[in-house]
Amino acid sequence: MNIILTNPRGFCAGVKRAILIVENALKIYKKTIYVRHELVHNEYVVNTLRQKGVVFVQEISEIPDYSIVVFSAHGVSKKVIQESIKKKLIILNATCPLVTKVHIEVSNASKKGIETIVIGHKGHPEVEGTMGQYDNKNGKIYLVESVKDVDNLSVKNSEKLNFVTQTTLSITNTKDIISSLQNKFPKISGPIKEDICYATTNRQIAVKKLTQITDMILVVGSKNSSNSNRLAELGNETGTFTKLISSFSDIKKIWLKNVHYIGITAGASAPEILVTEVIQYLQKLGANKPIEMLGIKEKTIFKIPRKFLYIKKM
Ligand code: 2E7
Ligand code: F3S
Repeated sequence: MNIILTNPRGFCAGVKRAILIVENALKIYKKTIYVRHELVHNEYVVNTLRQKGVVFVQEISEIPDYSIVVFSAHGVSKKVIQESIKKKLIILNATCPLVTKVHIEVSNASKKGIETIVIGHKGHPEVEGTMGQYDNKNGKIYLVESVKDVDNLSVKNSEKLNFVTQTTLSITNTKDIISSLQNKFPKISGPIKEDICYATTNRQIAVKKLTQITDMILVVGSKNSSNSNRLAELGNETGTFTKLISSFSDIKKIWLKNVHYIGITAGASAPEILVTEVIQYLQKLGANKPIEMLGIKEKTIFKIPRKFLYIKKM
């Protein structure tokens, strides 16, 4: 069996920044660091931070007044910010800058009373945060998940209408949804393409290439990771048997029967150590040394704000 490693794979710039913010906070503050929601959707990352003393909560109400809170990379609604201020929390905002960009679009539309449509997955924290930027009582924000939702949607004023998207959607599905929005509401405005981020796009392009040369694909990522699920979906839709695994221990030997070329990729929140463990496991079963597939080089880096920087004293 031959192993092909996809590029790019694993951590994106937003995830690296979020983890660095929490790690620096642990060094700077001698108090408990609370993180609202999983910092990123990866069990290994969350458990590692938990072992270092980080406390994860779902709601701001669970945090004692005057504590330190980190908002997850997926972002939060305006209501969550207000709640945090009311509790006099010190806020460290690990929201990915590419999500903040979408928040600003929605907030501006809200101020102008332009109705907004969000393309995204119901219940996902990014979608809740994005929808929670719209606070104009006279306007409205809608969520669509599919072309069918667009067919069933009616808005108050289609002359003043805007759309934004979740950052981790399937490129092809989103194109279809945008086309049907533009057909139904010709005056709708929105980002030039969509708000799907560079990391999501690059990982999907790489998986598509991988499907052409492999019999099976393993996507390393947690079950609640949207971008990782989209990679597994894409593999299967393109006709290559693909499985999403949290770690090597999820692999079933039966999957590997008659597999000569196995592809491995990892979602934007999955650390490389988990990929290494998968390789080691496959090699124990007799696989050859892995081959790195060439792909798009990612140069995006998101700096962390100066006040979050931990400078080690010499
Ligand atoms: C933040 C955003 O944590 P993830 O698995 O999140 P998704 O949104 O894919 O479930 O991946 C990193 C990440 C991606 N998008 C973090 Cl808004
Ligand atoms: Fe940001 Fe995209 Fe990563 S939105 S957190 S760069 S997957």
